[in-house]
Amino acid sequence: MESINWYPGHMKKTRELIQENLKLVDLVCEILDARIPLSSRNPVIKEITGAKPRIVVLNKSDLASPAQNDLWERALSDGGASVIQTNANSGEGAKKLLALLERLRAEKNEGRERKRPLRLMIVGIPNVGKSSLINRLAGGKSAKTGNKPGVTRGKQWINIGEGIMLLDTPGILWPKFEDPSVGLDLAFCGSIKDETMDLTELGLELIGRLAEMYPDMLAARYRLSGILDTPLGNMEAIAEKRGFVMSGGRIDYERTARTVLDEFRAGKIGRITLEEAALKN
Ligand SMILES: Nc1nc2c(ncn2[C@@H]2O[C@H](COP(=O)(O)OP(=O)(O)OP(=O)(O)O)[C@@H](O)[C@H]2O)c(=O)[nH]1
Ligand SMILES: [Mg+2]
Repeated sequence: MESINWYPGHMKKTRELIQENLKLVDLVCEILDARIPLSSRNPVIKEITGAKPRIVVLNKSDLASPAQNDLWERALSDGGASVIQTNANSGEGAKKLLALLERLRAEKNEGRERKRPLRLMIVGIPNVGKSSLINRLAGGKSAKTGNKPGVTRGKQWINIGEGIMLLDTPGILWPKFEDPSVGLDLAFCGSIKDETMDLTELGLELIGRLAEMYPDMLAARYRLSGILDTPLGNMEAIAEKRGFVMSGGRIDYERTARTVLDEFRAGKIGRITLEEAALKN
């Protein structure tokens, strides 16, 4: 598959928005996708947020391998950063994150007569769960969320009480993926608009990756008697098991691809981490 290169114009605006608001915040909270902790780290965010103190959140931890979550938490906190695993849907990890924010707010106000709120900018790639996590922390539906990238359009301050203010920002990608596998990871996990890609090819790539990394889960989900050597062979076997065969016996590749992508994204194939901490760190 050709390397995915998708950089809509509004990303530039988001970059400027982050830069302009940086001086207003005490720290930056970067939300990563626990299934792809490296690919979801935006080098542009790192570059523009520079020396601001940061918290790293591994969100969607419910969709990733629990053992890998723990390894990644350790690997990412190596440089001294606070790393917290969360599930913004169930609220798991939110208490721990809140406790950390409250501690930081108390530190900021030590010896101050007039208390100031702690201000935090929430940043990350599209669809990683920034707005969902903010809603969890705020205990209500303050920020708009959705099951596709590009839902948040502008900045929004949300007061979560206890003297803590969060700034929601639109998801941001960077102009060029040096390593094509990064683009694929982002696409598998739903951070790149599906409309900009060939879904059949993307599904084939995902089947190839799962066959290599999680063959047992793939076989179990689609009741395959074994894993074949080629992604296409496995895709055809999945299509046959699901009955995605059209008149004349033609296989509906697109429907099969979409099904595997949807089921992976929903966690139905299993808890899958596509980048192994032990291998890359
Ligand atoms: N399984 C799971 N789904 C999540 C989690 N957090 C968010 N989601 C889902 O992921 C989708 C995207 O969530 P949003 O909060 O809109 O993501 P965002 O980062 O604000 O996205 P943009 O504003 O488009 O950049 C929604 O369908 C959420 O329900 C999580 O921890 N686990
Ligand atoms: Mg959002």
